Amino acid sequence: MSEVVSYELKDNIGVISVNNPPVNALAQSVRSGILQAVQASQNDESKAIILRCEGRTFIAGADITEFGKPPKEPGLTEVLAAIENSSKPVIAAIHGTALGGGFEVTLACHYRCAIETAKVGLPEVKLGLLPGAGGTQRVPRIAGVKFALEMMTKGNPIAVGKALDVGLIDQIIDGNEINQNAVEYAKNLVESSAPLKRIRDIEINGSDLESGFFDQARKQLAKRARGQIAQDRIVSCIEAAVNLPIDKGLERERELFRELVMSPESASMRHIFFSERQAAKIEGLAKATPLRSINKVAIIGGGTMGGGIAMCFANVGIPVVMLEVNDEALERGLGIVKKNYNITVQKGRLAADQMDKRLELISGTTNYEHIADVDMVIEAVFENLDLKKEIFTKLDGVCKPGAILATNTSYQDVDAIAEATARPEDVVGMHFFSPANVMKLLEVVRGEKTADDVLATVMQVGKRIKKVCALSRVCYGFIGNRMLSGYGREAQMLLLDGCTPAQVDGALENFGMAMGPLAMGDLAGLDVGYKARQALTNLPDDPKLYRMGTLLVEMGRYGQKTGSGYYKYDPETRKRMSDPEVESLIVEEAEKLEIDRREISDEEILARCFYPLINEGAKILEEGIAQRASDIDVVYIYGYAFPVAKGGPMHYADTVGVKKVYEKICEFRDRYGEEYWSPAPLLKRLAEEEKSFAQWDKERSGV
Ligand code: T1G
Repeated sequence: MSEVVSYELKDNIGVISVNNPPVNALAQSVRSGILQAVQASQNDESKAIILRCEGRTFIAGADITEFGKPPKEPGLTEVLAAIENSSKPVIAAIHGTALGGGFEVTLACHYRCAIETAKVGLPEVKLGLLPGAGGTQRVPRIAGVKFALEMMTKGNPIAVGKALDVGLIDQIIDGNEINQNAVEYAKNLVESSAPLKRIRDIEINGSDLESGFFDQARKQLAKRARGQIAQDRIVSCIEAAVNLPIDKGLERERELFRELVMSPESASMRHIFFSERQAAKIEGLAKATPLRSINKVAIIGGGTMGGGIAMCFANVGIPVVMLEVNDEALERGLGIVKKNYNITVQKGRLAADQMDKRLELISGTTNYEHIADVDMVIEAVFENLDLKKEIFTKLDGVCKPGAILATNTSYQDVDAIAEATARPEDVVGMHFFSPANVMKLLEVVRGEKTADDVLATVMQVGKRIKKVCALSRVCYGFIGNRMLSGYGREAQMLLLDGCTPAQVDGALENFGMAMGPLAMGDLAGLDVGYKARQALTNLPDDPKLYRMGTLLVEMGRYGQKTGSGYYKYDPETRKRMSDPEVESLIVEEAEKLEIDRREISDEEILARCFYPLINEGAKILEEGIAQRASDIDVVYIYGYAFPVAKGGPMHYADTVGVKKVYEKICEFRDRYGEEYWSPAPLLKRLAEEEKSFAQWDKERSGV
């Protein structure tokens, strides 16, 4: 076999065991080991074969690190053919998550048993891929076309109860003695002379599909997929499963898989898969850094953010105390939480009893003494430094030694807040994104004195509450918001230069952004940015800067909340509509500023909006605010809905070419001035050395 696959006989049952930590990925050694074991089993006295795994999970898929490299024999298809053509029944014994190629291995088996906590799934679409080892042909044959389509285009895992219902697995076994129970199950099959059940022999019945079903599916998926193409190819594979014999269907699947694995979209999505795991690792921190135990949390402030953060902890079973200044504010805060949960229940995304369990975990108080015993406090009050310092001084006096004192501030100086306590080593930033119970990103802000175990603990807590964490040092706006200023600035400058709001937003939404910056401004409220700008003392004295945003606010057009901003909004549907009044106002303002408006291409819109992100990102890297360029990508994918099929702003720069980005920024500097377009020294250096940000990351991490 191989060092990662063993084979033994137990009471005439052959047992193949895979042991390739951490997730039993189907590396070449695993494929080769399974193939040899299946071949060996054909000539021994075994009556049936069990395929199982050691460790925490059944095979969780192909080895993603192998993609993009020359394929190594044996291919997975060869292994699956050996299993499917075995002269004896092969039974998969599933625990943990049988995903992707791992689940496809089980589908080539004749029977599948699983323990009650296991899940199965085909998440390839989340990597810009499709199930390339027969999943698109076998799942429709057992679970039906519509279920298969939903399963593969969403890519979410399925609990075994549901899998049993639709025929994806045959038997649920007791998890306590999975190995023994799997052997028992195999013996029962042998004793009952169970046939060699091959999924490939099942005919698909597509007659019940509405006419145009597949084209309709493509149209709906295109809206959701934002620049991704795998969903479309999955539809084509399932269409082939309905219309072609299985071997032709498998050929079609292999052809479309090869297209996707070579696509830039999949390269971007695989980049993010590894980058989000890398981002949780803190360079220079010992792997064995001890973690503080976090079993009870307090949230200071019951506003939108405080309520959302409280939900994050209750959702994973961690008790939370919300502290507010008075009973009325506390009542309001707890009410926000209850309202949010009710909305989720009404949408069918949460069972009422689960909501009740979570609400029971959230209590409230107006007395600091009541939070003396918590392990972590997260302050989420108004963005005022003096108020935050006052709160942290109080926390310092009340909280037990070793409690982690975190601030959710978006912009304030975490070091200044830490100095308000006698324990700056316990102070850290935990910057959630609104709505906190929905957005996945958590910026972990490392103060000058933040202790290593505090950082390691916060990273682990972030994973526990299902966030994607990225580490930032202290600067104005940390990583994400600091980079954002150029993006918003240029969106407004482009209006004066010749664009309409719909053109700016349209170009960026066609690129894959969930919502263009101007529509986003209308959603958040133009008055929010307006007020934030009033507080800034370092803005250039430039009448063009934020001209339209300021004008609209002064006209009372705050955006959706007043029914109009850059756009007009339908009072019922809130659908945005271009507003000729705004468009003529833009022309008037450009005339006043003596700007010669001109035709502007979508390509220029993308460059003017995204290159400031990249340029600021390069400065952030150079200053050591972010650990890696890939961390910045993670921030933008999970905090700002940058399209995952583009991989994040720094990966996008690598795709465009760092040299090209640098040269374009120099052109913008010459046209629009040094103030906004001063190329980052790191960007200049990478352009001159013809290097990518990915190479910079590799060199710095010593890989
Ligand atoms: N290949 C290589 N490495 C993988 C991997 C994989 N498939 N899955 C996880 N890892 C690494 C991961 O990078 C991390 O490394 C460590 O394992 C622990 O992962 C032919 C083409 C299984 C639910 O998409 O969803 O099969 O950071 O931190 O939170 O049709 O890993 O420790 O160095 O995520 O417990 C399809 C991807 C592949 C599943 C476990 N399969 N993995 O979550 O641990 S394509 C997937 C996951 C395919 C076939 C197609 C999760 C997990 P490091 P982790 P976790």
